[in-house]
Amino acid sequence: ERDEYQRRNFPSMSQTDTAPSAQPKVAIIMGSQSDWPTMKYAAELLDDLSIPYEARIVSAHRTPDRMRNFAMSAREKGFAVIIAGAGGAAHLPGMVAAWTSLPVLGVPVQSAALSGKDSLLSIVQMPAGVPVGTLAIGKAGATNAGLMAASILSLGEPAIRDRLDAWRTARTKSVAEHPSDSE
Ligand code: RP5
Repeated sequence: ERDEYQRRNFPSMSQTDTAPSAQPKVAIIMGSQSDWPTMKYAAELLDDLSIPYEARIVSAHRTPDRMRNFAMSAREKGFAVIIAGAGGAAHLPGMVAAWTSLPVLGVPVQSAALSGKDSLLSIVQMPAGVPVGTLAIGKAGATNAGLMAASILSLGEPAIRDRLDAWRTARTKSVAEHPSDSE
């Protein structure tokens, strides 16, 4: 329970710290601690599918060397997918994609000034040649980034494909035929 608390509340604490046997293939990076309340939804989705990940704070403008080192070594470390969330002038996903050819999934974090439209446009408008797979603003984007990462991994891992399919089937079954007053 304590491990779970630490993992959910301190993104610098990776899941590998609590489960050393699993080398994560998914990295969840974010520009700031303030992005974690959004990015944790990607983490929760991966938890639901029993997919290990490592969560880190990597700021493009405040820790540019950390960002470069992370991105340049990500493939060699065994990561297969990078989920990168940032808000405002959200250059983190694009800069990471500049340093690695791993798939980068960008999550625009909702900003105070422009409600995340700034984040979205910063991430989605990559010039041709350096792609970032951009998701929706906020919680939906983070959740779908987790699902997209699972989908990418499922191409080579039948066990993940089975869990992803089961997750989707459960969602389908949870939809009632008729509306109810009880909610
Ligand atoms: C970006 O600036 C982060 O991704 C965050 O969304 C935003 C604000 O950062 P803080 O001022 O909360 O650290 O770098």
